[in-house]
Amino acid sequence: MRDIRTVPDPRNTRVLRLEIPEDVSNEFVAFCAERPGYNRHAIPAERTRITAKLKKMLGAEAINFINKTLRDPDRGAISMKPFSGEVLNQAVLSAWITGLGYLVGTPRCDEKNDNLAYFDISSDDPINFNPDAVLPLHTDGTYYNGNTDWIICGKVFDTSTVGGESLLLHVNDWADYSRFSSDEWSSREFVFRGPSAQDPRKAKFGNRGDNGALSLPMFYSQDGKNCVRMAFQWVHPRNDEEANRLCEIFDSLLDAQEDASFALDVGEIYLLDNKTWLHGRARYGTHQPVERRIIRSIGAY
Ligand SMILES: O=C(O)CCC(=O)C(=O)O
Ligand SMILES: [Fe+2]
Repeated sequence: MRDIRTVPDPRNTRVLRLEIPEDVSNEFVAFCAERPGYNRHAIPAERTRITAKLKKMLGAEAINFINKTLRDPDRGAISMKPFSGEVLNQAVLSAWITGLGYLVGTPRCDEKNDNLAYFDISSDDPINFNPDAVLPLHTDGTYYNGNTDWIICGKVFDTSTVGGESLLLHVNDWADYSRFSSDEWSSREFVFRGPSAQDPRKAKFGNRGDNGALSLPMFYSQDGKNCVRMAFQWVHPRNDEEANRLCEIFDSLLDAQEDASFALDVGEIYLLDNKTWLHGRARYGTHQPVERRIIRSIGAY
């Protein structure tokens, strides 16, 4: 077993950083290079082999540490940068994230058996690229009828060095969380509804049986944790009062994002408890051109 050190992440004291030794990265890269011919992480038998390899390489101690940290109500977040420079490519990052997902639980696959979703941003795409828009702090899987306990995001490429930083916020660092989770509105249910299976975004991000509608509270506690279910696009007010309450929450989150910046390097990964952490992305502003890809896995413990 390798000596895998953990250190506090300088960008956020709640996040623990796993330092992956170079020989571990190189061995994994060599393992991936053995079978370059197909999209390996989307093949069930290969996923099992990838997971077994990563399990052996990381060792029981590091894997226990990851699982304990992820479920810790005050932590719940891990960062690591297993690949950089020449050895970084989408196949190795995809395989690593896939194995990691199985070491913490069960990743959710789409109808093509792919556990990853691909989020591309390009300043050449005039319809979808808005340099002034943030991706507001949210949780994933809000309209999925099941547990989305964790998310893993990894950055494959990114041409910009300023703007578009990742945003990460733990609920206990959100000043208004205690008010929103305890006033007379806190236990009210809201309607969460996502895009239909026919929506072109579903074809792109992956159809994971998550196209229903749910009525659930946004603030709750579970397993001793302060939890949140937060979406902007997917929560639908039924009347003016609900709309006002939602906008009050959204405004509070826009204020909170000032302290949530977590600039992610190319080749870097964050692994979050999706109920105690919100994530998003800062605006780009004038910093262009932008070509960026994030790959993401979500799943249950
Ligand atoms: O683009 C990003 O950095 C975040 C994307 C996102 O929210 C997600 O992967 O769920
Ligand atoms: Fe997200």
